[in-house]
Amino acid sequence: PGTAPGIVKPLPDDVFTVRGTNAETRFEALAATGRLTPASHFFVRNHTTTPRLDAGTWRLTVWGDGLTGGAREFTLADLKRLPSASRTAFVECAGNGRSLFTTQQGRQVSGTAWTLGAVGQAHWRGVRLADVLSRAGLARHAVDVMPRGLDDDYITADGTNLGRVRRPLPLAKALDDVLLAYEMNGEPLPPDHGHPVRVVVPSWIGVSSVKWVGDIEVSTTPLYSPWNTDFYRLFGPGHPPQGSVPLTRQTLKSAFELPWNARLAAGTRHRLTGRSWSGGGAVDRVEVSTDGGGTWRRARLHDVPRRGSWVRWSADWHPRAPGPAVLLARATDTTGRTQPATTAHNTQGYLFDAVVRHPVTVE
Ligand code: MTE
Ligand code: MO
Repeated sequence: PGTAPGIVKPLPDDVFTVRGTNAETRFEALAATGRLTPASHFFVRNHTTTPRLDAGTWRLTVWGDGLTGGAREFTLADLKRLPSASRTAFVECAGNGRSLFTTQQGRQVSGTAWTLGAVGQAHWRGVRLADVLSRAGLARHAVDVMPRGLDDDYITADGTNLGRVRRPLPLAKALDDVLLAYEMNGEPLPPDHGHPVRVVVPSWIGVSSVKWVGDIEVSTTPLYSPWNTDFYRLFGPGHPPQGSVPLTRQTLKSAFELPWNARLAAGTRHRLTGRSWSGGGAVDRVEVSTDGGGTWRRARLHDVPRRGSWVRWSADWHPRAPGPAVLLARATDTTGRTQPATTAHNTQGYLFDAVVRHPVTVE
């Protein structure tokens, strides 16, 4: 099995592709999993290394001028005494699909060269961030909250220390559907996914879902960190010099549960399976093309469309003649958006949403 510096769990070669300090899930490996991605198959995106934290001594500190009183500390037992809340949600890196800017659109971008496997979906259980903030004494004029991880300081390739991973959230989102999760798929969070407690921000870019959270600043003025100023904005021609507004929601994507350049037998009926997801609405329509985009037909959906969740789908294909072919899947969500043919360029390669041309060989 492969290993990545600072990732604790095993990374079998048939499940993961190691990319630096990160592990990408092979989409074909998801075919053996259901609606929920087991921790054994869930991608890992680490700026530094997975810390080993002791749930017994762990504390969450909530602090800042956005509280009516002083800082408040919570133990894990304190959180577990609050009403529990749970939801199924995918977590996806904003850069998922980044390598397709290059392979499909011919443009160079910086960052981890993910294909489509920097996404996973789990059932998260914990407490509502809203409940913790109200227990901590939220001031009327608070506007932003900024969770921060307990992993090491992040040092960039050029040696700059950016401090601990932290990313502000507007209060409106923090009070809406954000969880402080202590369970993933009914088990305590595994070390790589934030043990003992992580933030889960449904539908939003993965970096908002801060792992190993140790403190949360609550502020009456807007908060900034490199993770909403230097990164996670759209940069490049067509965008302001300081970048777009900070990215929030994920975009729309589809992927086949097939290896790249899968080999399929001619003269046999194949059930093509895949998944589509969106940070906008629920995905309620998926179309598949097996002739490079010439003709399209509806795929069967195997999950009820739900916001913040992916939908599994299938379509049958009976290829007759051997040779190369290109498969495409195109999702539409309940906001009415459909995946476009190309994604507007941005230099850091975020939010790729174009229909992916998946090569296969019929033999
Ligand atoms: N939180 C901390 N503390 N440190 C990190 O490096 N990576 C973020 C986010 N939370 C990160 C973090 C990014 S960029 C993503 S995409 C998700 O965690 C990945 O979550 P996962 O590793 O559980 O899949
Ligand atoms: Mo990410």
